[in-house]
Amino acid sequence: MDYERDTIAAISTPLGEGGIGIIRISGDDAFRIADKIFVPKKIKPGEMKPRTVYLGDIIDPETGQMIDEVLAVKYKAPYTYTREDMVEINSHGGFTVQNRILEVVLSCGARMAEPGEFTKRAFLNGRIDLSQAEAVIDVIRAKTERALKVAMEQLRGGLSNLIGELRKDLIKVLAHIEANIDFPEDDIPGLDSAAILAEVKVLRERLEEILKKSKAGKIVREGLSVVILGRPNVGKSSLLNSLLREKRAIVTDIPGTTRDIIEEYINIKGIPVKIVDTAGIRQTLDEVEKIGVKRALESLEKAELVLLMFDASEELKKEDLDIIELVKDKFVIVVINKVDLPEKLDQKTLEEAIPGRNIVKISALKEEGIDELKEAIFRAVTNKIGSLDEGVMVTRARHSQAIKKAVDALKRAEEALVKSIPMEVVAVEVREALEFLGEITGDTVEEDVIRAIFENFCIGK
Ligand SMILES: Nc1nc2c(ncn2[C@@H]2O[C@H](COP(=O)(O)OP(=O)(O)OP(=O)(O)O)[C@@H](O)[C@H]2O)c(=O)[nH]1
Ligand SMILES: [Mg+2]
Repeated sequence: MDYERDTIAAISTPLGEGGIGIIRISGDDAFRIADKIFVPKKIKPGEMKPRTVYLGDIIDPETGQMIDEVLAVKYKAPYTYTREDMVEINSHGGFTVQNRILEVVLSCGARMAEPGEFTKRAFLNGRIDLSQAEAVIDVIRAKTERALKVAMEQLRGGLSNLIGELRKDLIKVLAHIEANIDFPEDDIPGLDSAAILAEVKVLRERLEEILKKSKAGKIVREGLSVVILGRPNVGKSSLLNSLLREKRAIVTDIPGTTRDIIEEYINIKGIPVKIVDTAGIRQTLDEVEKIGVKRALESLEKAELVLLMFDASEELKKEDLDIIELVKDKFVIVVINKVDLPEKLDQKTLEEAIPGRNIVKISALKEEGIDELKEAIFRAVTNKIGSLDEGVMVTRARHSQAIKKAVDALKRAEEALVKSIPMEVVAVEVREALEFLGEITGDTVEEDVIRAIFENFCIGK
């Protein structure tokens, strides 16, 4: 894919007050623009050596007015982030000063960079592939250390290498198939359809293995959504607060306190877990509370795990049973709260009402059983999705969908082989599988997919 090789610029650090701010320029005109607006203290602008830091002034070339005292560096292509000539200006980190510098850079002929455009150029110029480009934003947005580790592995080409190996093996299979098409009569040993079928099967199973781990990958990257559900006053907001170790949600002894959805992230052994506190579910005439209950039910739809909460100090009520009905098909941990109070809840009755679920007893008020609950959440997740520590992981839906499509194509190839459908058909399917895998690294990807990926980046990256 080609792109306009114009020169782009952006403020790469977050806007606001900070020690320094960095303005980046990339493209054929980057050095010329730097020479126009940057006056080094000890040398002439044109004498700046690449990869050397110079102290000097940024001036407005129109008026000669000085804007800021900065450090500037030139980076010569192709040894740069974008593989183009680049300039970095380290200015004071203030909203006005950085914007003024950007303004003069733009007035000298640069164009404002779009989100992710520097990284996009790194991709288009072949410095990184598409999965590595995606990893850049995953590194920036990593919510936990574990997520960072996985993103870093991807950035360093872990996923690219894995996909590259698989594609190489697929190409070998394709060569076998094509040899069979070209010389069907020849008696070349090992080129019968049974051998090809075995080869395709092995590759398909390797892809399925990777796909299995992608659930874990998604959770490491995006986090797990956990909703706390229960009737009013059982202590949902108290649990949120003790998980966060801060008084985030309002807690009172009035049933129906929480009306809105409250969402916060906590880190459970490296998994970013989004905890959603909801309004207590009950029939109500209060208009505001009604909306709260509706929102609670919507959160239930989206959640991957439900903490279904009951009050140990009260008997099981009709309201509790109604909520149990709602979560029958959900992934649930039963939480019995208020165990510091005299027990009135009959656990047997509860277990009969919602059988086969893990039960954790806590006191949100006294902060007892909270670590056990976290452990139960972690175990529930790893039981479901497998270990989180296994090498390269597929973390994005885009990647797992591509692998899934490749698996389906290989399945069709296997079917054709079994039914002795002509080898040409088998070849078409295997070639398709190759292309689907190529989407991951960007070898065979559509332009609008690329656009959509970089649109999600921040400006200046
Ligand atoms: N003794 C005791 N009281 C608790 C415990 N957890 C919560 N409470 C009390 O129960 C009352 C209700 O707590 P909340 O956390 O507001 O309950 P909620 O489920 O969020 O209630 P709604 O928002 O109305 O649905 C408050 O008075 C809390 O202090 C606990 O573990 N032990
Ligand atoms: Mg509440």
